[in-house]
Amino acid sequence: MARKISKQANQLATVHDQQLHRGKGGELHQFAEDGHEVLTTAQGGPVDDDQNTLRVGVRGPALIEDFHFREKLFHFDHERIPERVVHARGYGAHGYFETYESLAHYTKADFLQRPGEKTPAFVRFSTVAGSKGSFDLARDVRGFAVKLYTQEGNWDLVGNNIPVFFIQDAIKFPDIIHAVKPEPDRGFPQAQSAHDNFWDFISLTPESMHMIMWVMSDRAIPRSFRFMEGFGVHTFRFINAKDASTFVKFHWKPKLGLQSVVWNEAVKINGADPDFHRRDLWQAIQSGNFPEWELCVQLFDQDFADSFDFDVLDPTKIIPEEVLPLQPIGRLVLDRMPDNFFAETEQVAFMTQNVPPGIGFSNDPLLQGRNFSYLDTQLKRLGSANFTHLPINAPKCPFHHFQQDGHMAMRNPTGRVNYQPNSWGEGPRESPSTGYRHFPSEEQGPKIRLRPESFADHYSQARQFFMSQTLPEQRHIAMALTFELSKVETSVIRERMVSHLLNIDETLAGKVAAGLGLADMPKAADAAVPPRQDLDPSPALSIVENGPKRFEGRKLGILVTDGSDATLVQALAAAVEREKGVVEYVAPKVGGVTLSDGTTLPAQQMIDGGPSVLYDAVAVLPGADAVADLLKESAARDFVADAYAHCKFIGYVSAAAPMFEKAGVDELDEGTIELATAQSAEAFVVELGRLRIWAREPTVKSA
Ligand code: HDE
Repeated sequence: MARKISKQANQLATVHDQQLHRGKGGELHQFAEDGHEVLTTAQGGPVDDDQNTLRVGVRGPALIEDFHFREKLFHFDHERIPERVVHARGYGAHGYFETYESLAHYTKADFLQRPGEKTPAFVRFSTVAGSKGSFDLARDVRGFAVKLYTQEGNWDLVGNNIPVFFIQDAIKFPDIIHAVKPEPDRGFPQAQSAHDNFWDFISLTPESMHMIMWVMSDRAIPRSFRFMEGFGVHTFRFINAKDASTFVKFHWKPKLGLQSVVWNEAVKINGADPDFHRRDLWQAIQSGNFPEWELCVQLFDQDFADSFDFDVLDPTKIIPEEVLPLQPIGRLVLDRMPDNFFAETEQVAFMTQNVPPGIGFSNDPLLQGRNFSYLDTQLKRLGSANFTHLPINAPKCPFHHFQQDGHMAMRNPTGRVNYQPNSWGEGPRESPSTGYRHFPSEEQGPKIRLRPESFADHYSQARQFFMSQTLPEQRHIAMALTFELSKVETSVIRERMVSHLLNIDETLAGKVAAGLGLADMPKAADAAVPPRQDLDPSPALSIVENGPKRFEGRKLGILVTDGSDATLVQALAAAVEREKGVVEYVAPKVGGVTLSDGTTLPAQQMIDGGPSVLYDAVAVLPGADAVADLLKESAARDFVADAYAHCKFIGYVSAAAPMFEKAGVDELDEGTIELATAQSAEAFVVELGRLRIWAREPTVKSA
């Protein structure tokens, strides 16, 4: 008997040995029975059962002794950190910035000295008002925050996709944000500005009118982060080695041109794919189509500032590109997604006060206020003054300081010296020659709370923006204002807004008043300074004027069924690929279809899951025998009806013609193109570069 037991013990020992392995450092690697590494607690203890809590008897109570269960739940309970008070929903990517030419004449910033130099970058795009879990296509400003890990410390250009802001002084920031967020008594609406509190504040804040024109335009519903501009908004300073300063405004220009969606499309995208912008960036980068922007600057001196129509310190004003042209100084390429969303995108801490030597601040009161807020907010969000120890926030250049200890300190200095001056001859020292020197501007004046007179014109650039839009874009602004104000329950707020619009453009005010069914036209709001009518339109402000002209980076949705013409499908896909576009197949079943030549074509979406709002253009290429079934599918009808209503190009085979009738389309136009041959498919793809047939819009939407 005794011999038998010891034999079993030996066998067990052998199995046990096979599951253990000592590494070079003597560390013990443990493997589970199936060869995977053994699951451990956070303390490193191996776990035997991760499916059942420790309990008394088979159906008895759980035991507090179960340290694995308690540690697991404890950690889970603490997984969330406070979301950002604004810009909570965001998506980030890594990449690099490449300098074009030396800018030594203007700035001593080290990363702008050598042509071709690459600086690592992390970028986070965001919406402003919604919570972390809100949808991507809210009508909202988009954050465009860039962190460049330069050799002289991090430079954060924490910008937006709109070059102006709602308010002129940071002291009003809590008010505008409270007003746009869900109303405090009822906790809604989420991620929407269409409610009383927002429009109440706006209608009482005339300085917001220029920004309102932008957020009511299609800029606030971009098709993709890849197709939007970014702006530093404020006037900054470049400072060169001789301590001479040049004012600078920063602009990011997308290589693929500008593009937005229409409002009805945005509403439907939010239902069909709330992660539309995230998925778009993820898919582009994962497939090697790296998005790219050019960094451009507007450079000017004090004389220009003094002679310009508006105060360059006022963040509700732009300097039109036509007045002061942009100079490209480098490019930003995003080529890698984070390995872990939380560690990088969630924990990244952008701060306007992160500037390298050679880049400085102006007295813009919004920028000055931001320079306090961003450091403060990181402590709240990340919970420790050691947030710079997180890899995403740590500089990528050598750094040396005497900061120590605190919650979760990861980098703990060794040695005796943690102060200076010291007698030990150790430790870093400040350097008057290479250290950051603030621009020594001469400031004087009484200590006062006052809004400068030079900030008083609230309407002229709002008008200029509106006048710079193409007709469809102007129509969209009128429709957006009408929609938003239609959700405002208090009629005096609606009227107050129309009275502001009268100072911007009478026709616009008239359209909105008519759309709201306003009984009487109010009189124009009192203006601190009479609105100017003489500012030249700026074509650079139009999205339509600055579109891509080709289909690159865009997506064609092709509706296929069994029996679809193989030659045509293949020709169309090849033509899109040549244009560097992407094709997605939408079919009755995601398993795919059998084409006319007997080949199987897998689909990416079933019709219910792939509505046309997810695509920039569509082609409807069913086999003749499948059309009768499609006519019974409401999702197939919506596919065509929405593509048509959203003014998209629609390619179709003749067999699909009855689908237009079913979709309520009684007039085919230049955007509905019959496809029969490979040549017609190629011609269709060239047309797609126009993206939309705006001439159709008045037939599908009254404004
Ligand atoms: Fe921000 N803003 N902001 N903001 N902002 C924040 O910082 C603030 C403003 C912008 O992806 C917060 O880390 C004040 C203008 C972006 O992580 C907070 C004022 C512009 C992001 C903050 C402004 C921006 C933020 C919240 C008025 C465009 C997201 C979380 C003076 C130029 C960055 C955080 C990211 C985030 C304060 C106005 C852009 C609270 C006080 C103007 C892109 O610090």
